Amino acid sequence: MRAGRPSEGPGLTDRDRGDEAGPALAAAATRLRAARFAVALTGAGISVESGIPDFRSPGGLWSVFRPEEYATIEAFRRDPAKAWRLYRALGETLAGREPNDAHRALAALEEAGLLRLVITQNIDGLHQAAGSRAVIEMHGDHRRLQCPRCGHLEDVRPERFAEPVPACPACAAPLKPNVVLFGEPVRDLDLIEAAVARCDLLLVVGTSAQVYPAAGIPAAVRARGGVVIEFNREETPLTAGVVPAGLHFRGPAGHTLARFARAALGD
Ligand code: BV8
Ligand code: ZN
Repeated sequence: MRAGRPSEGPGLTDRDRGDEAGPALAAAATRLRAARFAVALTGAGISVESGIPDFRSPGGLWSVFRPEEYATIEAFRRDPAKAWRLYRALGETLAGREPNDAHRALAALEEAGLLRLVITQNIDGLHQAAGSRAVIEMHGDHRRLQCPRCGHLEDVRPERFAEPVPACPACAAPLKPNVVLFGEPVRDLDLIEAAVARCDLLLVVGTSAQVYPAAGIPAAVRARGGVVIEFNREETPLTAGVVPAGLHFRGPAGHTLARFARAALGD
């Protein structure tokens, strides 16, 4: 599926759009074109413009469901019915969401051979919906249910969310969404480490860099001499610590990343 070229973002002020970053954005795009193995690391912020609230901004999901209370494997084991209240709320926020210009920008860069891989912390499937093919969902996905006891996996059918706690058809244990809870190992860490070992340029988009091991990826790329370019609405621990000066592009990723991609694609 041909990734749609990112269009101009909605009517925003220059400040909002990060337009004053023009020359720096063009310079960053040149770096991307020169990179041998560029990778993107994305977090919940890239999906905010698709209507999915992020976790830590005020009013986010975790202002309602405290993660240590709901999003840990211990909480699930202790009280699956309570954990399923979060999962159903999560399912509702994800239903019917579409990719935005930021997802499309990454898909267009992959198609042009300028981006090798997207490593996402998101479980919303919007990178794949935008046309990205090389995607690692390191915190799992919300389109399947998983049995933590026997490993049974099944695609989510809406009626399953109606049950208080869906039971595994193979061993009757309580099923959980196929997402990685706190205290569970992240997915495909070996593939991630292999990609980081080859990565000479990392785009970091819409993450507060607070959850590990994801938050450690930018520093690992930097430690090997790679370049880290950050797209975020605000500064994060990465901005001062890992992102070289002039490579933090502030603003909504649906605009900043789309402009960056257009510059890199020569649009
Ligand atoms: C593990 C799944 C080991 C479901 C999630 C003490 C110190 C260090 C680490 C730990 C510690 N204690 C415990 C740990 C480990 C723990 C951890 O890191 N805890 C943190 C909280 C301290 N990590 C784990 O448990 C991991 N597993 O370590 O396992 C192990 C090994 C072997 C055997 C057994 C165990 C598992 C972590 C995965 C947890 N699951 N979610 C779900 O998605 O609900 S994490 C959850 O946080 C989401 O996946 C989310 O993506 C992720 C990170 O959040 P962000 O994506 O960054 O989102 P956030 O809202 O925070 O930020 C959004 C950003 O976007 C902001 O900066 C905002 O400014 C920006 N933004 C907003 N709008 C826009 C924007 N930017 C641009 N444009 C916009 N429009
Ligand atoms: Zn089972």
